[in-house]
Amino acid sequence: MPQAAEARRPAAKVPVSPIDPFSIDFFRNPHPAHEAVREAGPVVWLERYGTYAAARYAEVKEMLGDPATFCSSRGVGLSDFARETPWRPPSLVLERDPPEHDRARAVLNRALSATVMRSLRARFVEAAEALAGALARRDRFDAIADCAEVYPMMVLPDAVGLSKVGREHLLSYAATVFNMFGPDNELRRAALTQMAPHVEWIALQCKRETLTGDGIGATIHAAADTGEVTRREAELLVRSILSAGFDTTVHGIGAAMRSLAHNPDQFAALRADPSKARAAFEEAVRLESPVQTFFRTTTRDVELSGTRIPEGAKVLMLLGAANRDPRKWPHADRYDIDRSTAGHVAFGAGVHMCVGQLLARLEGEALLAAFARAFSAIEADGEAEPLFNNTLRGWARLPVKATAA
Ligand code: OVV
Repeated sequence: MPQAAEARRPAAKVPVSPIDPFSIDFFRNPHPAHEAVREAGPVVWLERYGTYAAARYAEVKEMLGDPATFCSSRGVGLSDFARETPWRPPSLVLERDPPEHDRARAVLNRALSATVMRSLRARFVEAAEALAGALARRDRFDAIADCAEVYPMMVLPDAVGLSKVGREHLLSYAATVFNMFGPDNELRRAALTQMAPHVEWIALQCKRETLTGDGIGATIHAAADTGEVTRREAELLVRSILSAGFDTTVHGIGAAMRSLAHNPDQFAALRADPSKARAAFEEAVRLESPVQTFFRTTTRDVELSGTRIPEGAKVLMLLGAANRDPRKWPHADRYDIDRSTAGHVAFGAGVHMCVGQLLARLEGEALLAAFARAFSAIEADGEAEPLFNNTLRGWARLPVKATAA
């Protein structure tokens, strides 16, 4: 735990909010609390954790655009690396600031470039069609267990070059990583208790000897041959892909399935023009924001929209709230595949903006285009069960009834 809340007070007149954005009640339905924080002011004080928070689009965007003031190197979870030892060696990208960040980022940019995506595309489309075809032979399925969790596992482990054995660790490890960004609550304590076998398997997968010679992992390790990064750094960059590349797309796809199942007119619009698949995925990512939050830490005293924030303060960015801020988005809560989603912050913004975004979009586009062709209708079939994770938003179960085209 960080210091008790009473030990850290807001510097000036800041609206105080009692909400706990890491509580089960909040995860069940974050929208009323998001609205309350957005309407309380541009910056609020979360008394429960003794941190600041920004829920409006403008302030979140400003923070993402100023990494020198709102730094990542003290951790992007609640834990301040200047005061507490991180649970694993920090990420060379996520948990670093420019200029050190940029050298590692350049390696990942290349490993996940548009050129690499073009080489993957045919295989991703084929897998999407195979999955959509198999699901079309059933009239009911779970859009999470039978679809959102299946598709990324059909395409990405092979693309990275992972061993065939133990792939079940991937989603458990990712859920662990995203729970660990949160406060010392039950979710984080459970993550700590069960992480050891996942951490061990992941560490082995990051080794050059374990990875195949032709995948994204091998491309990253090739950067160690030229001396651009060290062998150990290459391993940590592979670890970034295994941390951030799987569960995120599971819940991106889950968000799309949920959005389409609840908005039959939008699925009809997608069916009428399957070239809207990419837009339909992007809009679901905006609306549900699978990655809900990251913190930054201030490197100096700073004023954010009139609020004085002292040096060394944790500031929570409520990305999901910013993506539904009515100041920015007309009919913000509506799923509309024809809207302009430009500027949404579900992938972040600025120097840290999601390095895997092209991969995520390729997966989402391929799968939704296949669904648009395979089904004439998708509808919710009973209650969805929300996911409980300190950072990820999604569903643990999403029963749907689907009609084959
Ligand atoms: C965006 C993200 C989430 C989790 C882990 C990492 C990145 C990483 O770089 O390890």
